[in-house]
Amino acid sequence: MKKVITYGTFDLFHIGHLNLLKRARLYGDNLMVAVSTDEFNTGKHKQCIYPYKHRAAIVEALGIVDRVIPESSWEQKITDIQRYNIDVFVIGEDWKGKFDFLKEYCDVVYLERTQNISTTDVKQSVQNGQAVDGEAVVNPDGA
Ligand code: C2G
Repeated sequence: MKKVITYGTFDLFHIGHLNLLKRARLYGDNLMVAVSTDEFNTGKHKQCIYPYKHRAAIVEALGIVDRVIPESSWEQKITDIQRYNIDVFVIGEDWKGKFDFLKEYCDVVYLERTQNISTTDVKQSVQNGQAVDGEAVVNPDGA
């Protein structure tokens, strides 16, 4: 079984998150997602709208996700990869290069981000009472 892991906040879950997870899943046959805890997000200077237990439950309910674990520190990735026998680490290209040190333990893949959507965009749209930009690509490259 080829195991994939990815990490993220996944607040106000949107098509960019879904595309990332669908494409990450294609790199193996088991996908683990480490969802950032509220405390960890404070350290990332991210104020989430949904609390951790909601964000984790939404991600876990996706058919393509096999397991969710909490992400509570920057340092846990190596331990996670070893503990769960991870073969592939996947994350969006906004992190390109930041996790190359994991290449010693598993494959590292940076995926193209979905354009025209972000949690910040969603917040802005809600505040303005406007729809988000529908141009965000659904199912890029056959995900
Ligand atoms: N993402 C994407 N396209 C978007 C928005 C997000 O592909 N339009 C990807 C990000 O690149 C990331 C994942 O979706 O791989 C989750 O994004 P965030 O919830 O913003 O997570 P982030 O704050 O980047 O946390 O230790 C790593 C961090 O926990 C990553």
